[in-house]
Formats: sequence, C-alpha cells, structure tokens
Amino acid sequence: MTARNMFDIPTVLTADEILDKAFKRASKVDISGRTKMETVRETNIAKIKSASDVIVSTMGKYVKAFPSIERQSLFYSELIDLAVGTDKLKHSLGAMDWCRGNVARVAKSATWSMASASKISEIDEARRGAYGRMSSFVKQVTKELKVLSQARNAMRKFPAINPEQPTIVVAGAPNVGKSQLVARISTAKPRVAVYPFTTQEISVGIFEKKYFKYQVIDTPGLLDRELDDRNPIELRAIVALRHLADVIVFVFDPTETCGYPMNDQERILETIKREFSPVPVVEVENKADMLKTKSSRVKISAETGAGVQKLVDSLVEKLKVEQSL
Ligand SMILES: Nc1nc2c(ncn2[C@@H]2O[C@H](COP(=O)(O)OP(=O)(O)OP(=O)(O)O)[C@@H](O)[C@H]2O)c(=O)[nH]1
Ligand SMILES: [Mg+2]
Repeated sequence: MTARNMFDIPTVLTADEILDKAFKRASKVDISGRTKMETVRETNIAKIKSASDVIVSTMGKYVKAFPSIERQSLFYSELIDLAVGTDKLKHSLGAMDWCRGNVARVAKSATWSMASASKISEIDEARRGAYGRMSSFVKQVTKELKVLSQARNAMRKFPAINPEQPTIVVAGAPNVGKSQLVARISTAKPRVAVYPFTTQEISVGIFEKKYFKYQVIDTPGLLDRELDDRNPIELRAIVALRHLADVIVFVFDPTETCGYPMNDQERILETIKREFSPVPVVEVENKADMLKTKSSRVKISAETGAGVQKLVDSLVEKLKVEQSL
C-alpha cells in the first residue's frame, strides 16, 4: 500500500513570504497608456490588484484546504485536537478570512483614490499607503499562519485509515516490541529501536488473509498512569484504541529489558481493559526467544517470528466472530 496523505494541504507560507510573493508579482506589472498619467494610473491600479489577489487567493487556498473539523470522523478530529487544538485551528482559519477581507478592502479604496487622482504623486502615495496597510494586515496574522503551518505538518503524518477494514490495534508499554510485531505482520515499516518512545505517531499497515484485508495499527508506548496525566504522544495511542480497534493486541515484555517491570505492564493492561471494554484484548508475551514464562498468554518473538503466524490466525478468527456479531 502506498502511503497516501489523508489531508492534502499546501505548504503554508510565512507572513513575510506571502508579502514577498505579492509585491514581487506586483512589481512586474507594467501597463502602457496613451499618456504618462494614464500609464502611471493604469499600472498602479493593476499593481494593487495583483498584490491583493496574491494575498487573498493564498489565504483563501488555506481556508479551503483545511478540512472542516466538524465533518471529520471522531478519530481524525481528536488527532487534530491533540496536534493543534481545535479552537486554535478554527481561530487561525478565521484570521485568514479577516485578513483577506481587509486586504481586499484596502485594494478597493486605493483603486478609488488612484482613479480620481489628478497628480502622479497622489497615485504613488496611494500605492505606498495601500502596500503599507496590506503589509500590516498580513503581519497581524503571523502567529496564525505559523499555527496553520504546524497543523499542516502534523496532519500530513496522519495515517490513512480505511473505516471499512477490520482493525487490530497493537498497544503496550514503551520498548516492548510493538513496532517489530507490526512490521512483521503487515505492510507497515515503523522504526524499531532499543530505546523507549521510538514510535511517536500512529502508523498503519495491512495484511491479507483469505481474500480479506486487515488493518494493523502501531501506537506509541503507554505508561502506567491515568488518562488525565497522559502526554500528547500517549494520547495518540488512546485515540486509536478508542476509535479504531476491533481487537486490541496488548504486548508484554516479560524480560523487562524494555525498562518497565511486569507489575507496571499489568496495570497498563488493566487500565486498557477498563477504558476500552468491550473491545476484546489479546494478551501476548513478546521476546520469547529470550524468556518464556509459564503464563497462559500467547508467546511470540517478533524478532525471530516464532509464534507470530499462530497469533495472526487467532486474530483473524476473533475478527471474524466480531464481524458476524
Ligand atoms: N530479543 C528480542 N528483542 C525484541 C523482540 N521484539 C522487539 N525486540 C527489541 O526490542 C526493542 C524495542 O522494539 P520496538 O519494536 O521498537 O518496540 P516498541 O514497543 O515499538 O517501542 P516504542 O515505539 O518505543 O514504544 C528493539 O531493540 C527490538 O529489537 C523480540 O521478539 N525478541
Ligand atoms: Mg514502536
């Protein structure tokens, strides 16, 4: 599966970049009239229109490109809220409309002055004044443009979820081997590393079994704490568990080489069971190549692949039962 951007938002320029673009475009405008006065008048009116058009259309493009939060599924709207804050995003988009409106008004009034000016100096003055006011309006939304740019960069990393496909969400403490498992059973290629919090974003892969496709979601590691205390990275995992999981695979690392004692890992599992009931949870002990406990949990090694196929088969069975309910 090729990674597709869920949200196709153009690069968001800074206030200075937008102004540069607008004034550069305007500086190229040159219209020749029958008289000197006519040439200056026509040229300056066209310059103002050109600069204003660049600003108005650039900001208009942003307003249009950001998806309406109300219309997004709960999963994406919660991710957007985590990434930027819904209110901040709405305010910033509103600021674009405010700025566009003012810039267009400045252009209109400068055009009026130029059309009725009787001296070249009056036209120059009107242009300079209009440029100054346009710059000031654009600079007033500097912060909001930055917010939009951050939102855009965050939203580009959102996974493309297919709501039709049965979905397995892999969760657990940091560093237990979740990404290694997801990489082994699906098309996803998450980064695997020896340190905790390697995974910071939700990623998705698929696998196919008997003509059916299944989604597998890799999530950031969870710590043993209540929902209210979780950081934004952990909360991404929670959002995936809450809105996407048909089955949860909870990965334990009984070797504790992950850095988290089994007691902590058990408590994380309890929290998940409590929070996401009735979604079924499959409990898996990873790193069985290093340590096999006597527990009744499924034993796998995401590294060597031992036990993984059996796990996948049992997940598919479980999802079939879930789907037919
Ligand atoms: N011996 C052994 N090591 C494993 C196994 N699975 C994963 N590891 C190692 O455990 C470490 C963590 O693996 P990851 O897949 O990155 O763990 P994670 O749970 O995704 O970690 P975070 O994204 O940080 O939460 C890496 O060094 C892996 O090589 C396994 O089955 N056996
Ligand atoms: Mg990971």
